Amino acid sequence: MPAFRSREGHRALVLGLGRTGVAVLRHLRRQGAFARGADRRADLPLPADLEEAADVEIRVGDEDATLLDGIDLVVPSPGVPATSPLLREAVSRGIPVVSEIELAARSLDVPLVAITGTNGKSTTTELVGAMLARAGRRPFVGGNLGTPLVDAVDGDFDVVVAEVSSFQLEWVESFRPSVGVFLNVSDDHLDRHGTLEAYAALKARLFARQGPSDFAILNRDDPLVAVLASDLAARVETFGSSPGKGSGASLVGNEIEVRTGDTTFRLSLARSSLLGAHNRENVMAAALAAHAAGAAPSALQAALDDFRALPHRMQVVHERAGVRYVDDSKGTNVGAVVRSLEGLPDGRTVLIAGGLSKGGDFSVARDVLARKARRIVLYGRARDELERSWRGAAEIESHEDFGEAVRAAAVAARSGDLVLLSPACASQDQFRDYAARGDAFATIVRTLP
Ligand code: UMA
Repeated sequence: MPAFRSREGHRALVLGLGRTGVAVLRHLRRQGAFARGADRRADLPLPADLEEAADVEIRVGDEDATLLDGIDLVVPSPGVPATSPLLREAVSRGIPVVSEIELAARSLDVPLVAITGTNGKSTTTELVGAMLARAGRRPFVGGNLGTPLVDAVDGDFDVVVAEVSSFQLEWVESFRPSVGVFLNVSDDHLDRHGTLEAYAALKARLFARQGPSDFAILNRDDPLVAVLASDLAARVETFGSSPGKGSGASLVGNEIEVRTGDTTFRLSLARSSLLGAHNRENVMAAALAAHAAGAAPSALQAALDDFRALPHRMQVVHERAGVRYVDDSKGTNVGAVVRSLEGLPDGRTVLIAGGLSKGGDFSVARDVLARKARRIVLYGRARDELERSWRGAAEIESHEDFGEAVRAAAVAARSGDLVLLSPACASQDQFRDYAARGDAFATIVRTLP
């Protein structure tokens, strides 16, 4: 949009100076816009280019309303909730608030494939990127999975594939992916969004601005996702294990059948290293999305055959005395843990769970835990809440410290078992993020006596 390319520029306040805020400040500088960056953390380390920039004003350790003085646009980081007093004040002063993905999308002039859902977003996003690359395209692959979307602006890409979170969809207006994918929805981030319905409604914003030339790719087996189909302006394609009607993808034995427009083709799962029911859904969604964005079936198959599981998602990090140690630290909500356990043999898992609760009903995992878990080892701040929810499903022990929990799990495991870190909780009570927790797990199990 021309307004955001103006050399006169906006007077923007960028709230939160983590990965998103830093990228937005750099983007605004490239656009010639004045930017004020603020973060409530006083001791925040900042990159030198921003620290020294004459056209950027940094205020840290400050959440005062004067931050809004002279400002005509606010760009909050995903971690800043809509209830933040500063955002409320901006709204009441009539200052526009836009998320980073909205800001980025206004300046992108290549097709956008956007993927949302509670679980499987990152794998699906990476797989779509790999399929498009195999088809000879130059994709940017990023968003919530790591590299902020603004980094795609003015880059040498001919298609953008973005993982999009509910946080990022809080402040969008014109965000319009040409291909939108909604994988599934289950309890997550309820501490921020309140109810599952409110959370699902935010994710559905992905499709709000789409038109008949766009694609909406929906999981027909997930009721909260499937229900959207009748209301969308875009062309709807569905995927699922259940037989589907109309355009979409279905599972036929060890193959995926894709029917879209006049085309029907099959992809074989025989050489794929992506295991488990949830990954078959991710593959179906990715195939539909990459095909909608122009990739031929041969490119989809080649990328699928080569694709490897991402770090911290059911990744085997060590094997010792017949016990496999599996890092699923990205399983930060109870739905993810249920999905991960479902693919495993009965009674052979020692589960490590805990960390920081994000709200939600942990008891939905009781049945699968009763079948799959030999023992549950809890750690961190949420351990008492988890214990109350899971008591009686399997034997439980509890430790404050993560390292102690991992060592206790190793002691409990027998040959043929899996020790699975799939925490159902965020990591930030003891770690920087889920990746640091997964790395700590791998280090501890590799150095067990
Ligand atoms: N801050 C404030 N005021 C507030 C809240 C936070 O100043 O009211 C400051 C903090 O002090 C901190 C900064 O904001 O310095 C952090 O901002 P952030 O939490 O938005 O984190 P970023 O580093 O910008 O990372 C964000 C996403 N983080 C969140 O959504 C919480 C990253 O997703 C994403 O990879 C990155 O942008 C690039 O797009 C992480 C995540 O956990 C992986 N996402 C959730 C998920 O996947 O479940 C949604």
